[in-house]
Amino acid sequence: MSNQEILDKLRDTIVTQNINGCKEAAQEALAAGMSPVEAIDKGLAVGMRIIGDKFEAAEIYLPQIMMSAKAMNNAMEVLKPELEKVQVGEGTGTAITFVQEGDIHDIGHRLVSTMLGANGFQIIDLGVDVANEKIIDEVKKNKGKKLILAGSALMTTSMMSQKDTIVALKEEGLRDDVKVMFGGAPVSQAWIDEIGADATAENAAEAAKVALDLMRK
Ligand code: HCB
Repeated sequence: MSNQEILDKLRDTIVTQNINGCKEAAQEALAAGMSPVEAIDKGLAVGMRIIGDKFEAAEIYLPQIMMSAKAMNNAMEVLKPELEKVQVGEGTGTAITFVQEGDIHDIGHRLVSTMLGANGFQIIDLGVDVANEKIIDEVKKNKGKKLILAGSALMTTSMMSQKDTIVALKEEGLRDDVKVMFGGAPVSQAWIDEIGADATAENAAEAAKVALDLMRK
């Protein structure tokens, strides 16, 4: 099977909620010598985007999305150990990762946390549905370190809290102590500029590159 066929298979197992098939396809991708990052970005994540579009068009409902998410998690069980082997740096900095308050979408967040960890960041994972107070507390606790916030928001509603995060950092006099990278499907560069964050990234691999760049500034 060609690499493109394996990528199509990864995509299709997500779209058809084929929980076992997805794990198998992930194993096939690794056996074919594909990088886990490629399998995720060009296979699994493409499937998740199709699922999102189908949900928006009312062609599928929440239970199907949950099954697709389960399929994705199954494939990630295979790919994550490989991702973690791609150690390229050490002592790069500390990344506080989280999903904004009111939002429980954690697939992208976990991918970003894994990729940052694999690139030498010490990870403080605050999890999902995280209030800004908790984020600010964590920044205070880690003040003095080379620090980056890597926050996710998958809904337009939770994305609004990113603005509040920046405002809260400024109010506490902490804005210059930490770099801020926000991501998630609704987040655009225009939004990042509007709220005064430092950067965004399209996917987990890019997030690692962007975070490393920010640490050098
Ligand atoms: Co959910 N959902 N959902 N959902 N969901 C979305 C997000 C919609 C866009 C679907 C749609 O309408 N088209 C929509 C939001 C609409 C909006 O606000 N504009 C939506 C909705 C409405 C909802 C509910 C409200 C539905 C309901 O209950 N009626 C509900 C909300 C629950 C809540 O959070 N309070 C809900 C629930 C669910 C689940 C539970 C069924 C499931 C989540 C399971 C889980 O995460 N454990 C789910 C899913 C899976 C999705 C979609 C289909 C896929 C999300 C996903 O995992 N993508 C999503 C559709 C979409 O996003 N287009 C849909 C794959 C990952 C790999 O991509 O974008 O998360 P990612 O992350 C990337 C990238 O953005 C970047 O790197 C990541 C890795 O490559 N990145 C960062 C992410 N974070 C970063 C941080 C950085 O610093 C840098 C880069």
